Amino acid sequence: MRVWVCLPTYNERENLGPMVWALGNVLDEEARVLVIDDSSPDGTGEAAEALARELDFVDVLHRERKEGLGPAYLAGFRQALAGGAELVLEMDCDFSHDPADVPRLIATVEKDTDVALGSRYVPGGGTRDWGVVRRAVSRAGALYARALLGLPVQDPTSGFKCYRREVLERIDLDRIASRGYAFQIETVYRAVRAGFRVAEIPITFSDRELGGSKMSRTIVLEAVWRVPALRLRALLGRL
Ligand SMILES: Nc1nc2c(ncn2[C@@H]2O[C@H](COP(=O)(O)OP(=O)(O)OP(=O)(O)O)[C@@H](O)[C@H]2O)c(=O)[nH]1
Ligand SMILES: [Mg+2]
Repeated sequence: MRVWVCLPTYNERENLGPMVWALGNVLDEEARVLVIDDSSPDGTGEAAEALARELDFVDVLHRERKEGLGPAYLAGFRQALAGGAELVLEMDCDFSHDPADVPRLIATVEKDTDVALGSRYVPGGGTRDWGVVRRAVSRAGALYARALLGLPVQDPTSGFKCYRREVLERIDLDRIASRGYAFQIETVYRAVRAGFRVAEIPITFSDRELGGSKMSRTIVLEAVWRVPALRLRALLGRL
């Protein structure tokens, strides 16, 4: 099936080239990689253009402002759907998500599911190099989202997912306002509520080695209030 990989970037100059080449090695020749850059001050956008000139499976979407992961992915998903993607894959560009896991996610959806989710919290999955605080925040976030939303998913904040295009067509992208981690929770919640099947694939999540984290208190707090807000909207029939 025709795959588009969406790769959001903000100041990922050192990671982008190695990531795009690594993806080129694991994807088939029909696949495309779409870099979504929010005018990174470190020149990631220019590096992406240079890669697109060199490699014909690469496209670049430049956005004017940094608005968070959510809006960047939404713009990328729309471009992928318009470009004829049958499967859309989302992942970080900092090597926390291992490009070597990409074929497993794709194969899982091709075989018989609607969303394949790279999961740290199923047997065989885990995190590497994370401190106690980071591990606790991630675990607590997963429990919180699962409990409040009744999600049958162990790792609802995972940002390593492969969707069948029908999922993105059905979940009404225009209504998604989440920007940070909440975006990952909201997309999987909408998919589950729409009746799609989600399969969790164990992955090892490694801390980034190059570049800086964009995780912030605002992003965590957004997830804290968006989760009950999502539940409320669902109860009122206004998701
Ligand atoms: N286009 C775009 N990409 C973003 C934005 N924020 C983060 N990203 C990218 O999204 C991916 C995940 O962001 P990270 O900075 O790794 O955030 P994180 O994974 O929550 O934090 P760490 O685990 O500490 O790295 C990376 O590829 C980032 O470059 C944004 O506002 N716009
Ligand atoms: Mg990261």
